[in-house]
Amino acid sequence: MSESGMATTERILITGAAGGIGMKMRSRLRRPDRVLRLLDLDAVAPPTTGELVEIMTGSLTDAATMAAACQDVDAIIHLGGISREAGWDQILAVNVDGTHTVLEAAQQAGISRIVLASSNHAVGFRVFGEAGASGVPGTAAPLPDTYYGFSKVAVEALGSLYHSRFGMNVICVRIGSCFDRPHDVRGLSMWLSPNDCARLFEACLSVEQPGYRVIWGVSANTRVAVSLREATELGYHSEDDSEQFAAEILAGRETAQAPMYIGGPFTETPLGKPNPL
Ligand code: NAI
Ligand code: 15L
Repeated sequence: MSESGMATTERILITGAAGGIGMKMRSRLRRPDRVLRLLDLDAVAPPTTGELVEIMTGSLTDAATMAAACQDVDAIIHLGGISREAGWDQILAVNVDGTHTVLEAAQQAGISRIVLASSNHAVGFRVFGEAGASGVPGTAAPLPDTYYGFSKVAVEALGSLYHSRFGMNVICVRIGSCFDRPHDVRGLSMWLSPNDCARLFEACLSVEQPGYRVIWGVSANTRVAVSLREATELGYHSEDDSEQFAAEILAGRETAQAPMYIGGPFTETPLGKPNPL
């Protein structure tokens, strides 16, 4: 059932669909009653047999492209953009202006629900353990660690604006580290498994009238340092735990201590210079 209440196939627009998370979500968000419209600057793989996908190549910074991409769409998962540190102008153009273009097109098209990919780097200078056993809340005030982290704070604020002005349901997900497996000690705390990511997005798409929310996107890791409470309230139930990788990651290390800050290496990378992922 679409949000318009009509018993039609729903259509979800995913921006940044050719990226790491977008590619992982394509099969996981597949449903017989759902069309995935996949937008990216880069080439998106063509549909496989029976797959309900529509592919669009273009920039989310372009208003005409976004107007076309938003036609007949029920909800958006906005993943597209620069996903690490970069020059100020580039970050502003793609992540900030680009998200404004996405929200504006969504509003014009009457789309009432959008999931925005925020990041742990919006609060990268928060200290591991600062909130004790309950974990850093999803609503913790911003402490960005990079221009990139700043752009995610701006993304969250734009989402808030479009909610307050137009009543759009906007869920900002402060994604931890979404890869097939965690890479390091910090990742043992911040990992979001791809399957949990899909579970979280499904919860964001189906929860009734969420309004405006900022939530964490992490798995139920044994070493989790952020709160799953806000995501759980939306209906998310994690089934994964990074602990299965702990022995391998910790082998040969002198300390199992995570870095001081949630943002890890992003807190030390020179501003404006592309950093390793
Ligand atoms: P990625 O860098 O692999 O993918 C981003 C995609 O956006 C790329 O395919 C790129 O071509 C596309 N893109 C960039 N500029 C565009 C434009 N102007 N128009 C259309 N498409 C454009 O990033 P990833 O890992 O898939 O992350 C997805 C989102 O989640 C990003 O917004 C990122 O900041 C956020 N995020 C990811 C985390 C992770 O662990 N992977 C953690 C926290 C946040
Ligand atoms: C992010 O925001 C990046 O997009 C991703 O590439 C990872 O660096 C992730 O954070 C992380 O903190 O591990």
